[in-house]
Order: sequence, then C-alpha cells, then structure tokens
Amino acid sequence: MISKRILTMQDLSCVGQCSLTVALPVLSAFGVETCVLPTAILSNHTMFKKWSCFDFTEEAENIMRVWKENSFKFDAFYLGYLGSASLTEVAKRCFKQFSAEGAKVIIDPAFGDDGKLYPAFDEEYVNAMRQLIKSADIILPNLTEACFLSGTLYEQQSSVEFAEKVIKKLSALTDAVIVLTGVEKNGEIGEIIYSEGKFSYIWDEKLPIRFHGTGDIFASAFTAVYLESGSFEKACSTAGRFVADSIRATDSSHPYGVNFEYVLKNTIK
Ligand code: PXL
Repeated sequence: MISKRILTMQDLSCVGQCSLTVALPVLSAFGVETCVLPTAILSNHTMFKKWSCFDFTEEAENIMRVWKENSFKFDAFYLGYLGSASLTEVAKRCFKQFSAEGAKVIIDPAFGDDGKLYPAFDEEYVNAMRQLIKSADIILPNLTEACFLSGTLYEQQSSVEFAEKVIKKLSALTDAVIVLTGVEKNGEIGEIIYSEGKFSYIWDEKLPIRFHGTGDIFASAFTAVYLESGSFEKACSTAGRFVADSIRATDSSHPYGVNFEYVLKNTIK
C-alpha cells in the first residue's frame, strides 16, 4: 500500500505541544509519510513568557537546492506557523518546485487567536499570509485569523451569521476551500466549510476548558483524513473528535498543550 508523501512546513518548538512536535506524530499515526521543512527553531512556543527563535529562511534555501538535485516531489503541502514573512516566499517557491501531479496545498494561517496576533507577528506577516493563501487549495483559519485576513473587525461574541459574512469576504481573496475552525453556537463548537459557494457545518459538544496547540492537532488530523478520504466533513468530524478526546485526557494544571499522546497510544493499542 502506498501512502501519500506530505511536506509540512512549520516551526520546531523545543518545548510545548504545537507545530512539528504535534504534526509529525499525528500525521504518522494516521498513516501519512511526513517530510518536514522547519521554518524556525524556538526554545518553546510563544505563549510562555520568554522564548528564543532561530529563523530558518536561509537554511531552507540550502535544503531546497539539494531537494531539487534529488528530484523530490510531494503529494501535498501542509503549512502552519511559519514565523516570518520571508518564509511565505520560500513556501511559494517550494510549491512550484516540488509539487507532484495534483498536489494539494493546505494552509493553517496560525498567526493569532482571541482577536489578537501571536506575539511574534505584525501586519506585515498578515499581508504576506494574505498573498500566500492565494496559492492554497484549502485554508483552515480560526475566526481571529479570518478577520485579520479579510480586514474585518473581530467580534468576541460572534454569531454564525457573522462568521459566514467573514468567510464571504475572505473568499474574495482566494479560491481555496475555507474551513473556519473553532466556531461556537449554542454550547457547541465546530467548523463552517465554504466550498463552491455553499456552506456546510460540523458541530460537536463544546468542552469547558481551552488549551494551547489544539489548532495544530486539528489541522494535522484534518490534513491526514482529508488526503485519504477527500471528504471535508469526515476530516472535520474526525479531527474535532480527536481534539475533544485529547482535551478530555488532559489534566487542567498542564499549562501548555493537550495530552494527544494518550489518545494516540490508546488508538494504536
Ligand atoms: O500553536 C500555534 C503556535 C505554533 N508555534 C509557535 C507558537 C504558536 C502559538 O502561539 O507560539 C511557536
């Protein structure tokens, strides 16, 4: 059986369950051959008080030069936290040079939450991401990211109608299928999918605690299931269940991520 070969581009945070330390185990457990292009190496993710960051733009160029000599191709690209605007240019070249026939580009903008940008980002990064999503087949923003990308003022107490309005504005910037994540409605949480001019919805029970890094778990599982099944609905419901199970397995005193390892271990058992 041949599995898809995917390239994921995101940071390696040495401590903290996010980005590559989530994407690698999750994609592998879902049966996807996963290659990586690290975008930055951080001491830990930026929700801690202090962090260091080594930007990988220069080394990414070296890596891509050798990949070209080796004629590598990938069936899909999955992008998360890149860290700097220069890496969006690297990403565009990467799609051009290393796409196998019909390769899909899946982008999680991963630059903000709760109406705010993550500490390392600014308007320049949002602008660069606005350009990059033009190359995507699927994007996975949360409401904060969708608002920044579409130039809409974020509303804390938002409705499904507001989310749909933001999606429509965002769809003027990209032909990608839009999967808006973390939408809330009457005690439920879910995704709004906008594909070929139509909305569809996946809802699940909303759990009372929120944790960091769940967006990366969702995007990794979504990517794996979508590549295998071609179904946005199946990818959203499986990924949503995986996130919920991981949250349920997490001790609330654990400060920086969810216990997705427990869920993987029991699934494999
Ligand atoms: O989970 C998103 C993420 C990924 N990588 C780094 C982060 C964050 C969110 O804060 O800081 C380095």
